Amino acid sequence: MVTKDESERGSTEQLAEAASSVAQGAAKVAKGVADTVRDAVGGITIPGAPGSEPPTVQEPTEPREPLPPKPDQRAPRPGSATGKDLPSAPDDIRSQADAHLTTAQGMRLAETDHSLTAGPRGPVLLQDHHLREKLMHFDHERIPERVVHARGTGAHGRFRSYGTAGNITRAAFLNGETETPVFVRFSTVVGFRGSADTVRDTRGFAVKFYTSEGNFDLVSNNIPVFFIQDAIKFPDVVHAVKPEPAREIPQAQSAHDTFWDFVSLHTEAQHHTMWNMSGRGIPYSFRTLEGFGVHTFRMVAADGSTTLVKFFWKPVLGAHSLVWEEAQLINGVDPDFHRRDLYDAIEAGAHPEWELGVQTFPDTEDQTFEGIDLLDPTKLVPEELAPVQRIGRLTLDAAPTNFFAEVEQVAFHPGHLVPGIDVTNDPLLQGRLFSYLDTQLTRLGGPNFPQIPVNRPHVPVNDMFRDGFHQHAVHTGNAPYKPNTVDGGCPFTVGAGGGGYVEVPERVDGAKERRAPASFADHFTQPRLFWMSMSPVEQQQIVDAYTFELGKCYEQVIKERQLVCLANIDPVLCQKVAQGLGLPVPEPTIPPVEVQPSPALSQIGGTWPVDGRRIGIIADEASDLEGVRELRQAVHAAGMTPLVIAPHGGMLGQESGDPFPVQRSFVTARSVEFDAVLVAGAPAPAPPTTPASDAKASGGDALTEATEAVVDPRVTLLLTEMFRHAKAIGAWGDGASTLVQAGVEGSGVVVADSATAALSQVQELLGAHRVWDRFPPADAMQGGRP
Ligand code: HDE
Repeated sequence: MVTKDESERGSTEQLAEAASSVAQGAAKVAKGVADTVRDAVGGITIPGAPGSEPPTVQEPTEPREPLPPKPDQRAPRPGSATGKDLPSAPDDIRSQADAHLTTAQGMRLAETDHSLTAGPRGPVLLQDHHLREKLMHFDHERIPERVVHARGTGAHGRFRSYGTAGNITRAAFLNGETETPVFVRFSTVVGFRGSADTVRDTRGFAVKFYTSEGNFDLVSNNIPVFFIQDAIKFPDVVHAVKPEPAREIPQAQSAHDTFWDFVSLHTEAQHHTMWNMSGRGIPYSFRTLEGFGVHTFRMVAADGSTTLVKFFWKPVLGAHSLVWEEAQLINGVDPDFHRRDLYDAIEAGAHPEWELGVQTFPDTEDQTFEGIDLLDPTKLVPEELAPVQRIGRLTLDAAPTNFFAEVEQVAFHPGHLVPGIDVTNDPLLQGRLFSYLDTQLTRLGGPNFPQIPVNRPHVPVNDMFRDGFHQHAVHTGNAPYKPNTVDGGCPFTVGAGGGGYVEVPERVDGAKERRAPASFADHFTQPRLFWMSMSPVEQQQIVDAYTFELGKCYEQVIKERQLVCLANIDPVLCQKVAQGLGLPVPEPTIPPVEVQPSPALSQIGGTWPVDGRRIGIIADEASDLEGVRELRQAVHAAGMTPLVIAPHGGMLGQESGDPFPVQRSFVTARSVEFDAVLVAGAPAPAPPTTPASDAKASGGDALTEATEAVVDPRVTLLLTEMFRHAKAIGAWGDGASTLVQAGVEGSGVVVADSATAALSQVQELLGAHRVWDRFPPADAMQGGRP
């Protein structure tokens, strides 16, 4: 008979022994290549390590101080639930950081791998509180995702004011060279929380400023106009674009009948829709996202004077987009592409930056500027008419420490204002002011969500709100009401002179009615303005996007109705899309009007810094490895990330005695990960090259019936894809023959004498974002910018 002691030994010790023998085997393999992934060779750290120290192969057996977070991570300030500072609180005051495992009640545990059973093969006992508590908590780990903007990514940063807005607003954080901590969340709108990053959609760009006067949230998008003019239609537009309810498809896409049904019937959506069809719908990264506050706000200066403003976030790296095939490939290859890009850039020290800007308009009674209604959120004001004035700089310098606690629980609200910033009567903004609290109440499980660490203001909170689910504050006093004498009359209100918020006394007049102003009725002039302001390459992308999206609709009438909208915007646009759909070109119902193009709306034509760009370096053992070593250092020194792509993982250059690590093998690499690629040699086909093992091996042009592949077909595939996506390509030495093999030549393809000479040319090309003239010239687009 097996005794209790023997049976325990049988389970626990056998497991431990088995694990230890696996670890010992792994230790032998790992010996000598410990730095392969965590690339510390040559002082270059490749971002993406999961923890602050490399793990050991053997499972640790002795308790020790838990590892700290990585240096690029930060948690919300350790303030109290009432917003007060906890000056002496250690940074990890809120984290479970202790060497010993406990229950939720703090009791240390001796065992956590086995439930308490009646004998090793018997039933589980009801008294096993540890099991019950562990499963109960796990079963409740999920909270409802946001109804829109569910898929998001957040980071910490700081905002430094230039002091240049001091004449139009009394807001303390915009006066002087004030530095304010911020938390930013980027998002897509349509997809579920686990959906891909690079789908065609609008992006959210929400910033929480923890100012000395309370939290100010600037809850923006990457498109300066919105689908609707009145918040009452928000459920309609969202229902139309979300997956169709019957089959719940498609995920995170606007390319389906219900979306185009809505926007073609509801023509005020046409302007926003055209932005979605442009490169703005598929941004390259969060770092290159331009942000727009959309609505007109009202700023109030210290002397009480008011100015109408629109907010802008201008990315220092320039606004930039993916191309469609690239976006589609990324959705499969790396659905977390934008999230990874942001965190890798921060970890690599390439801290993303934006300038905050404002367009300012006189606060006149009619609230229009140059005939544009400033209360209509489907209209923009061209920058040529009202230049964007820069008032501060945002820098994102830390990833969150815990995604759920920070990114998932952060609660933005356009009504989180500070003295000096007020709202206008834009009906969309008015509805938003009403709406956001509802979603937070449901999502965060009760009214105390402002006490969640990431939401806590960095100033004392004294709201007299009491109790409720998840109340973390322990209030003193006996009179949470006003007026009172029991608590000495506290707390007191204060006027503007003492920092109190005083609404601008705006005259309100009019009959109660459900009706939009007449000025909201023009739905086609501004989409035409956008179309006419695009370069030919961007116009071609817009044509392609409409043709794809409408081509995915099932119902012909919906396509036909949308074509009429396009005819009202521009005859050439309409004709080209109709041609792609195989449908007749309709007559416009409202003839297109003359517009003055706004070159500021185009993303093409400038040059920008290359910080944080990813440079692929293709090499094998026979390549110029000395050149690769130099290149890695030069790429790193230029603020970019070098990623060596080789036939296998591990290290290259072992024989030279100066090995360096490989970040991607031919199996794991795909063109879409790299902004530019440099080829160091002509890597022969390497195992596994057969299409059966790696489908990419069948994609290159090099494998033809007549010729044996000289270069690995996965390399030629990578090069041809990068060429198609107008990315810079360089080579030196034997690398030149690889370009010939891949059939890659022409604009933006450089061959140089040395690795560093190739890099400097490629770097210059990268400054323009892409090699734009590689795209085939679009045949005459009407009116667009040259
Ligand atoms: Fe939002 N929006 N929205 N929105 N919005 C939400 O609030 C809403 C609009 C924007 O990263 C929700 O907490 C209505 C315009 C961003 O957490 C919800 C209307 C703009 C985010 C909501 C609009 C935005 C949201 C869902 C029409 C750009 C993500 C989750 C009147 C200026 C914030 C949440 C984050 C999120 C309502 C239109 C930006 C449901 C009713 C216009 C960036 O409350």
